Amino acid sequence: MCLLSLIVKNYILQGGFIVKKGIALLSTCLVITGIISACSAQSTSSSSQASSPTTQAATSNSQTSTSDQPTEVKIDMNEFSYSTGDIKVKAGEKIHFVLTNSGKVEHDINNDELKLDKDVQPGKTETLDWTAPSKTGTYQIICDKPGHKEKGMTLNLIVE
Ligand SMILES: [Cu+2]
Repeated sequence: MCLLSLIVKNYILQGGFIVKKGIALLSTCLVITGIISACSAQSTSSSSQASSPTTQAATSNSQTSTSDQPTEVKIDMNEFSYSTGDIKVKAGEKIHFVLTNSGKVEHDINNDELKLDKDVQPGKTETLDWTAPSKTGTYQIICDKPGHKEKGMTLNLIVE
């Protein structure tokens, strides 16, 4: 009886040891898995953090343009180009153009359909308040001084 209980006790101890060892092994695995997943989560979050400023900037931009304040659009002109690439505005958006002619001859921005026509003398800056049409699309703005459009004075105004 005494021997049996010793065997049982021993068996339990050994069993317990094995179980403990098993738990230790399991927890080690879990820790390793945890570290690996933490590492991959970190790299994922760092890459998403890198792209978030762009998203934030885009959000704040759209917030500015939907307010009552007109959106300022600066265009510099010279022989024979506009400083800006494509200009994107929202349908019905109020725009405050600031047009600077840093060239040596007269230039303008012109689009009949959009009722845009503003001449700017060389070395001068003119402003023009204008409301974007409700019809979305891509409109071409040109300088309608003879030969200027052909020499590259065009830009796309995209109404979204
Ligand atoms: Cu011109």
